[in-house]
Amino acid sequence: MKSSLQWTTGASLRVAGGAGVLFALTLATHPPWYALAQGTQPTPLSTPSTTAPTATPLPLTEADVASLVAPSVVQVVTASGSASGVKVVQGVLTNNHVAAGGDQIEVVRSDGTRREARVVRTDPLYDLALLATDLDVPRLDTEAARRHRQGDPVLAIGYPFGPVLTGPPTVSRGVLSAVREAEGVVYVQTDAAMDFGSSGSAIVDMRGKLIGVAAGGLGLSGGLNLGVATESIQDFLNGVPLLGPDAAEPDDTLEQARPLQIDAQPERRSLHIPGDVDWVSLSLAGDESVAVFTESSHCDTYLQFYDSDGTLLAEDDDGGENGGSRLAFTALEAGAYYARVSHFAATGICRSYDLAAQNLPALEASAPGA
Ligand SMILES: [Ca+2]
Ligand SMILES: [Ca+2]
Repeated sequence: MKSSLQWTTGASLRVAGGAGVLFALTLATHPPWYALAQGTQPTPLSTPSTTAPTATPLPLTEADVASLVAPSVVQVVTASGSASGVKVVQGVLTNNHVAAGGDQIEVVRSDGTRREARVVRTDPLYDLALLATDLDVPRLDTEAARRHRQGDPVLAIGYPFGPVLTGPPTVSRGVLSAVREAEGVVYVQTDAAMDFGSSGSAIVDMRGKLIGVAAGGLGLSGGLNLGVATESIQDFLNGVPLLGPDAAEPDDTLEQARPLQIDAQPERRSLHIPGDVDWVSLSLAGDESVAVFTESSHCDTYLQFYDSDGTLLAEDDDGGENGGSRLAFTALEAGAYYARVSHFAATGICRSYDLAAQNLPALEASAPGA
């Protein structure tokens, strides 16, 4: 999973290698995304079950579930278009890629009643946003996605093509194709039909419990749709950082720097919270030249080089996303030197990046700051 799916800004999924781009489910106006919404319950989700999943009985028909869930699903209208959202106890859940950057957000019931909404919390890595509104909408209860079996029936209820399909939300039916985890986020996969504007739709089980919030689709068949599972929704609502500290933590100050071996295999690290910085030290001989690298497939690392007094000697950035940084440096005198890695954006998080140092022929390096 990790090798095949990557969430980028939350608006789209990409197949590793860049060949197979999927589409994001966003707003209904015309493409970019469709929303998949689901209703969750106020009660805390149970820990993902490690025991054998229990078969879910089917006490309700699809029509029963639709009538139970539909009132909790809203259309989410922004300047970019329209998508979907679902009311849970904490507020209206939709996708980050729906709400991000929206100065004006409105939520609309099926009867056309609309109210302004504001973003309470948003997270591009979970691709979730929580909206607050005084629109009166019943909340949905949630159920852990992993308490269901692969193949269990599910419904998706949302507002695909909201500006076109007026009136009640659209109900579509499918199965729980799989529950997957990619880079720390748990997803439900379903073949229930979704399209532009389905982003933020509720994916519910046959008891009308929210098991995921639709976020995007993969491929061209239309049958591979993904929603953020309630396991990750609960973490998002609880403010749980998606990433834990990397193995080198604590390394947030020059004094905490861990030695970086030159010409060793790259070290895998993360910037697990906004503002995380990672320091490493290098022991260099006089006139020794090294290059320090960072490489990440989806975040913008910022690399700086210091002497032992904390004087900045060189700095660089990767010039944009999806690249790496490289600093070449020649030590004028033997001693300890320090590299500092941060995210180019103050609020940025880096799921993973590689850090390495390589010895260079002297002529190849410069001596910035000398
Ligand atoms: Ca770190
Ligand atoms: Ca750190």
